[in-house]
Amino acid sequence: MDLINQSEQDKTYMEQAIRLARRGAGFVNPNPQVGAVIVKNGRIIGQGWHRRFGEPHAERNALASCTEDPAGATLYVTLEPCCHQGKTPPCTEAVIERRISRVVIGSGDPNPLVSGRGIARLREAGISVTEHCLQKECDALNPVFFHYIRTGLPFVTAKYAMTRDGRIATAGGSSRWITGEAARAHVHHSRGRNMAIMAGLGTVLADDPELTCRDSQGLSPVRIICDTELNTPLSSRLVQTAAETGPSLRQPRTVIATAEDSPLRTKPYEELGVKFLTLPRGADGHIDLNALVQAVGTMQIDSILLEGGSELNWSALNSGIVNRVQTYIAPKIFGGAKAKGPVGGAGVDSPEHAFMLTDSRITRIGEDYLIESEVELC
Ligand code: AOF
Ligand code: ZN
Repeated sequence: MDLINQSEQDKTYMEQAIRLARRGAGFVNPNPQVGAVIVKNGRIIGQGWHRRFGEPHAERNALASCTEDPAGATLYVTLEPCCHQGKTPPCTEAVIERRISRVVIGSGDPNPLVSGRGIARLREAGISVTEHCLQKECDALNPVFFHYIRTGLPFVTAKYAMTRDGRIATAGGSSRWITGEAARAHVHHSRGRNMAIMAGLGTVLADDPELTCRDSQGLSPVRIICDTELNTPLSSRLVQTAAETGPSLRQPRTVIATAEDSPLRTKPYEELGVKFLTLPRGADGHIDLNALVQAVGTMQIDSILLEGGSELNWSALNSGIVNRVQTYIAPKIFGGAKAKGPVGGAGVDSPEHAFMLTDSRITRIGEDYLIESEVELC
């Protein structure tokens, strides 16, 4: 078979591995989405994906599903196989034992425990390795994992819904609803893809939200409230539902990030199941958001959907913790000089100091539009 045909075939099987990898979305964090396909004599004889955090990796699931001996077969895998003993034994050893003769890989694994060593181990065992097959598409499966494994910090997505004239509420403060049913369902879907949702005290006081995920795809996120002085009402839904348990519910359910450290004040919340992150104050007097993301990273939380409030959105952007912005835009105009925009605070002093957004994608959802962009690093 000539090389061009071979690489076209490689792409076709890798596309299938990518489709399989996506099935893990919302269940595997803080680990990556990974898919694998095993091909022998031009036929798929096994396939698998990483299904849930802590469970076997994609490669082992694919090997276990083989309908015939995989000796001499080609393994297509979206991420470099691991070569370390983690919660599961190294995949490279399973690939070698089952006498796979060729491995085609999409993304390299930036995990310092792997990072090229998986590929080296396979080659050392005499396996032919092809790298970078549909790498862009494979990389797109795991922006969150790549960010988290490199920095130890959660990937933060700031999400807001606004009118065509840039208002997130009317002048009187009412915001239900800005976008339509379909866009709101999309938000629930996004929540299930993130390990945590974060909102400010203002949102808790205004809406008493439950910040749950109606979408059954994905585990319910941890809910983080930024509340410097600890004024979240004990009667709020986020506090009252903090002790809930269930197979799709993450623990802890509710975390309050605060500068208040008096046990006398925190105890009544803790008795209801709330966990605390006690943090220093930043220059603006509110909790230090850089300290917050570091603490959240050490809780093995790889992603936060920030459902702001305009002050918190500003603080988050200004502290440099936001990686992505998701803007839902409704075909409505509210007007009103006092009606809030999505990002408050002091704002930048000149257009040259604007936060710049790149790689924008636009999707129509019902009557609304969603624009997603990455925040350019300063
Ligand atoms: C996964 N699923 O399909 C692959 C992964 O603690 P462990 O044993 O689950 O190992 C996690 C690491 O293994 C992960 O950070 C990544 O580097 C590597 N590959 N992980 O969860 C998979 N192939
Ligand atoms: Zn592995």
